[in-house]
Amino acid sequence: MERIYIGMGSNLAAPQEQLRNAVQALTQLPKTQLTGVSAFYQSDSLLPGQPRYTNAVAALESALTPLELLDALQAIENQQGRERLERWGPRTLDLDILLFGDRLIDEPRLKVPHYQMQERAFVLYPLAELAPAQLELADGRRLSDLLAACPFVGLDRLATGD
Ligand code: PH2
Ligand code: MG
Ligand code: MG
Repeated sequence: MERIYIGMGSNLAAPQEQLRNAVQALTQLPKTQLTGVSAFYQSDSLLPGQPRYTNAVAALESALTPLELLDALQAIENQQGRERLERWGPRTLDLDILLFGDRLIDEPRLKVPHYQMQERAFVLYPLAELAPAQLELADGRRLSDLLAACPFVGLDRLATGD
């Protein structure tokens, strides 16, 4: 079993409900246990002119391979009405593999650690609720250093369970 962190985001069709449904779907994955879910956070989209996002991070223990997990996450995205019209378009549900054990993955379909997580407060702060600050990424960077370089700006943390 490996420890995996999933970044979740939605900015269409009742985002908080989308994330709650995604959490429920994660509990149904084969060979996998959901071990934690962060609070939900709202923030403006990185691309202007889109609705605000709700984001959270989930922690899993899984015996799936990275590509098996990617397929399963894309199936959940599709089930929840994800349409792939444009890169970075608004979406009902986005499930990104942030970290997969201590693996460095560089394949056409999957790069881990997620290539932009260090710039994204809406990824790092929910991740820090679940992962130890001394966590070292497979590329040697520490979560605590990424947090120190990424201010908590523009994020609204929602009350847990809302
Ligand atoms: N995801 C994007 C683009 N912009 N902005 C926020 N606040 N949250 C996201 O998850 C997000 C985004 C493409 O993946
Ligand atoms: Mg994605
Ligand atoms: Mg994404």
